[in-house]
Amino acid sequence: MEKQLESLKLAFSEELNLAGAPEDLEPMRVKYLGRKGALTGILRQMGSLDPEERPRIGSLSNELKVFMEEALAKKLEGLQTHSVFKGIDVTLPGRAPRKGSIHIINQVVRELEDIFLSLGFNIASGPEVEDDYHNFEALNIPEHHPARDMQDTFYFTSDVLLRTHTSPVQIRVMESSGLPVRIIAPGKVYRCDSDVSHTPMFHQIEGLWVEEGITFRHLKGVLNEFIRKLFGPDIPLRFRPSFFPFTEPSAEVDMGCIICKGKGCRVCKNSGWLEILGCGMVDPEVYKYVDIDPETVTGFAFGLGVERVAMLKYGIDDIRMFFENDLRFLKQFS
Ligand code: 2U9
Repeated sequence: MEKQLESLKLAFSEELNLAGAPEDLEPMRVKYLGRKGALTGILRQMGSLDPEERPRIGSLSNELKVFMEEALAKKLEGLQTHSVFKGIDVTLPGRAPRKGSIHIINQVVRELEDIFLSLGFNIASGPEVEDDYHNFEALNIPEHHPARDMQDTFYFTSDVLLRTHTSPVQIRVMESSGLPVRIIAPGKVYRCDSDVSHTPMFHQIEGLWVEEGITFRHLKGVLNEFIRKLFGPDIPLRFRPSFFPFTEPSAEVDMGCIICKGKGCRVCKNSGWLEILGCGMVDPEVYKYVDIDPETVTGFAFGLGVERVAMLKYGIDDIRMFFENDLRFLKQFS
């Protein structure tokens, strides 16, 4: 009888190993432990045993019963964990990652770059962490000029700062490459300022054309072409005298309001004009810093804020929208 119990244990263990699903276990329990099961069958034969043998066989049978019950429970637990994957078709295609898109400001940067490339300009770039010399001194911005004030500039040390405009790129290009220079410098710039029309980081595109014989007429021609390619062929421009330390003479450029076509509205504050960029002839003082002879060449420069262009183009009235990363806003431009 002891042998019978041993071979029953072996058969049970082998069968349990083969069980692959929780549903396989109940028939096994019935087969081995049920009222008409194998173990019960053996126990029924106990009566025919020697009375001295009974306690030992009884105890062995009981051990086997407990063993089987525990083995079945343990197996059920294991199979239930695996069955988490049941009902999942692993051959189905995965979820496609959502498609990203180019940020609206970079879309506008690219559009502006394409226009200037078509007008014969090259694209230049330079560091966003600059030194005082390239950001201020070489641009004829004197030591006590308000633009150097701590309130406007993010300083790392007294000499190292975040560039406040992309003009140092033009200084670096004039230092290192020969004439003529016909470049635009797009990129991020930093000023300590924040309200509906200012963010501490924004994007500029500045242009510089230095060559023998360049005059204010070339400046007007290039900027006229630029605005027409960007906003349409019939947009009028006007040049107002202005001042920048690095250009002389200097001007601010207005274009006819694209919202009201010059009639006057909320956006142009009823003037019919929108300020779009600043420009001027490069101040001869600047050439001294980059070893260019102001007697032999002249040049013009201009600068514009990319966010301002994007705001006018898309009718956005708060610059901070560009950087809040609200997908409901950004997706309108994807
Ligand atoms: C060199 C010489 C001259 C760049 C210029 C402006 C006029 C200008 C503003 C537009 C809006 C800055 O983003 S903004 O606030 N810029 O009005 N920028 S002339 O003149 C240069 C640059 C480099 C070597």
